[in-house]
Amino acid sequence: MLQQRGARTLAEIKEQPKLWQEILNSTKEKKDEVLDFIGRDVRRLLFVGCGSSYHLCSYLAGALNNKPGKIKASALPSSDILYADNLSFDTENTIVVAVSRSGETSETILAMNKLKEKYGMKVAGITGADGSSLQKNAGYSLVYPGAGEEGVIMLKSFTGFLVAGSLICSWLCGDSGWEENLFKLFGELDLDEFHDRLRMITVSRPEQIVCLGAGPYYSLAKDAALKLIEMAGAPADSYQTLEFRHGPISSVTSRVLTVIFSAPGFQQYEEQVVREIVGYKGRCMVLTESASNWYKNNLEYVFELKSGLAEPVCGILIQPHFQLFSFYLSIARGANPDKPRRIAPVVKLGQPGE
Ligand code: F1P
Repeated sequence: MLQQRGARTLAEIKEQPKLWQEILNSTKEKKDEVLDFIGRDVRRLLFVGCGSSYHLCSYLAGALNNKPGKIKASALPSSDILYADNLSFDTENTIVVAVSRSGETSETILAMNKLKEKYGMKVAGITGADGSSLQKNAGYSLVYPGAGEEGVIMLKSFTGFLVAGSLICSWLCGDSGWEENLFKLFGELDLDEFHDRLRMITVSRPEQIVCLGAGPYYSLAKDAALKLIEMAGAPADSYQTLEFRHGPISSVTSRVLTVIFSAPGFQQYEEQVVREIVGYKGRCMVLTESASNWYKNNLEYVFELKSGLAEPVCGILIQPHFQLFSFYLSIARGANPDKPRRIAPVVKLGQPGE
């Protein structure tokens, strides 16, 4: 039964390391053309996309801004470009990176055309679809057909584009350590390691799941909440970790599961939120490269990846484990992750979901 329901989704979760390797190798072959288009001395990047593509854009911008150096980045949902009458940054010296798995999402195509036509900006694209509108409208595109999932939900394409974008960012800020870590990533994912424990947690079917993260990890938390909603139809929300204390913490009960997408360097602050949640009898799950002793001694569900990879690469490894958790929650809730409700593989204005 389980074998059938969600079989495609499960396969796509498991295929990720293979895709990362393919993407890294094929992108590296294009290093010169990528840098020729973006410009080796670029100072500003604007990432745009919708849904999961927007979330991965935010991760990339956050990771890049946290690096020393002169490149600054921002990420906007494509619809915010459509809303804006004026853009508050130097459009002449900013390169746009538009991300879309389908390459057809209407807001993203409209946004990239507006940025080109109204502001004269150069647009690079990242997509899974060869021949797509995104590819046709971008000045230069990286196309990864292997990331074009059969399923509706962005799983391997989410991490695959994160890996591709990260490699480009590492070149732009001249961080060879970042690149080296990326090339070690595919050897570090062991989905069997936490499989049974993650699955077991879903059996208790939490009423509400809150995903928390700081900095770029907030983008992971946002995407995780989206996965829970799409795959499992589960009530889920996301906050920047410490923002949760500013009001939303009042919703914690023993039926609420809080999941922390934890950056080890932030645990000294984050722990305070977690202590409060535990005090309110809330359940907490931590996914992290390396957990503090307090976490290990006090929490029921601690998943330490111990990959040895540095920031911001180790954060990417968290996501497939959480996707697996979302998958099993979907099964536990009687949903079918292969057939999410009301979501079309390509979201277009004027066309309702399925
Ligand atoms: C992204 C997106 C996903 C969503 C669903 C439909 O579109 O909106 O975030 O989960 O899969 O597509 P795209 O522009 O990357 O194709």
